[in-house]
Amino acid sequence: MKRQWWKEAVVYQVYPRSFNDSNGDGIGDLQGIIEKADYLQELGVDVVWLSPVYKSPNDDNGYDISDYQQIMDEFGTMEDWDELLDALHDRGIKLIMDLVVNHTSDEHPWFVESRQSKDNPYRDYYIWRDPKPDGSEPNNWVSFFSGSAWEYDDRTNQYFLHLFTKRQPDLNWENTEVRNDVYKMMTWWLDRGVDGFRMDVINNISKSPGLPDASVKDPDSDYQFAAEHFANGPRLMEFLGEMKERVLKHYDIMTVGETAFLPIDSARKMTDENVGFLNMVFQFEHMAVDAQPGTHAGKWETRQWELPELKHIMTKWDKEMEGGGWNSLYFNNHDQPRQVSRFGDDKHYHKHSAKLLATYLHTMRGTPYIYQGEELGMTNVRFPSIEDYRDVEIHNMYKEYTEERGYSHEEVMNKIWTTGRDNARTPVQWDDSENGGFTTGTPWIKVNPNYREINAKQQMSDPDSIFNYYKQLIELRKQEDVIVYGSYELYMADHEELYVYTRSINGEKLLVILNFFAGEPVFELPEDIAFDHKTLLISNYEVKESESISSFTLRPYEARVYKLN
Ligand code: TEU
Ligand code: CA
Repeated sequence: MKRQWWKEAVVYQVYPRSFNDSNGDGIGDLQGIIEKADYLQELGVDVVWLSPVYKSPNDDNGYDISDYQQIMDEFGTMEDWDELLDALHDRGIKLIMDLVVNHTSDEHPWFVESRQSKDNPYRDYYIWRDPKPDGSEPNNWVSFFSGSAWEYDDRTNQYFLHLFTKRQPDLNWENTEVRNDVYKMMTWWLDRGVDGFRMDVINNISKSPGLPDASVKDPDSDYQFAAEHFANGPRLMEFLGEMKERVLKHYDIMTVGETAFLPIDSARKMTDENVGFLNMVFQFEHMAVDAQPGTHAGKWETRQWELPELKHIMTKWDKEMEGGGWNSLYFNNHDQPRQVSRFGDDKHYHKHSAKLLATYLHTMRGTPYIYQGEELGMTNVRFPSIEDYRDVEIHNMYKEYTEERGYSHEEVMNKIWTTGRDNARTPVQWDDSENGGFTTGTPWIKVNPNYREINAKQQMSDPDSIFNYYKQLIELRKQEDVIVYGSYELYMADHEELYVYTRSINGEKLLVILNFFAGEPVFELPEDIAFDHKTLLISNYEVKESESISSFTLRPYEARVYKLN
């Protein structure tokens, strides 16, 4: 397995709208990130993944791009972006941008042209189809954001495909000119000094030829989830191979694909360090341990998750990548609820469970991702009114579930409080001043009311804080080769509370003992783990170094990492 900087790195995701507002308009911006460059350096992260900052009407908060080479007005100017890049590079932090090329905004000039007429030169930049004879949509695909994945355009009496909102028309990657324009744009950013890309829904760019109907999984709906046809199509590897040849291989960069529904063997092929195309992917199997898997709407049907299922999934992915692939490690991003609320206990064991989850993500094999505020243990939020929410996915779901599926307001609000993406999009809590120090104006979305108790200022001065625990974990990763490159071996696979594994390299062994719940299980040292000397590298409770580890009782959400040699 080759040594690579992006294997040794810790990545920090900035969702700019909610990170830090420098000019009092209530919206985070590039100057606001520059103001926090020292904070990121203090934390010790190596790479910033910047969610989209390109010109956009913000139908999906920047994931609907109207100009790939201009900065969104609310976020600042290209000069601000250049200043941000320098601020990060001066502190030894790389910057990767969010590449959103499965679709554009409907305000992108390409689409404005495309919809003019059937013989417009840009017509085939998008996916247009005739209505069925009865006038209905060309197929039965459902959008990720409720309703049909097709929007009728009466100017030319055709429908266009949009897997996401109706203002995010899918690009037609079968069209060589689309691919050429994308590669040109990527090169333009890389020549400006960008250190890589996170690639939005990149496995959606190749769809099943003929765009056939999806099999019916939801008898209550007119539209069906079509991952079998909108993702992982027959030309996916060809397109990524072409992207590598034309762009990626010419730069020392990092790439990570967002690939929900990508089969694990395809992920292995895609990330192979010799013949693959991307360095790693975000898989989503573990993101369904507490939901109904298989369809996007399943995220709203939550269930109690089981630790053995998480262990099975993560162990499977580690084994599959053995010998040449590479994994990302995450529980959080701008689309997922806050991990301490979802997988920890943000009421009774806030600090301990936040540190437990961090210990896991930073001692498994792969590149760990920290989502803004995760390092503070920021939690989910429960705004009382649907008017307090901003996410288009939430509003579309609220309308569909109350008006078409017969759910009550209370039932739907509970789903939003548990799973909604705005849980991750409340402003970062910097201090205990009004609006958590995020803005001097009115925030575009309310700040979580717990900002007085949970904020960066308090935690940076508290040696026992979640922030300082993340800092220690990041430092450990730089010191201990075994954390990055050590092989992984799972113990007690069926244990319902304990997650125990080792990492090994060159005679050194890491023993990680994690109690994922509030119980107090007994740990028995497996017979095949022998050592002469043990060092406690990090723990989230006071632990006496001399204490024997042959058998001991763990405390709620206790995490211990030992180095054995
Ligand atoms: O998300 C793609 C994706 O799979 C999402 O539908 C995700 O699964 C869902 O939001 C979780 O409920 C990417 C971006 O991360 C997301 O913010 C965008 O809305 C989407 O693509 C369209 O660009
Ligand atoms: Ca601002």
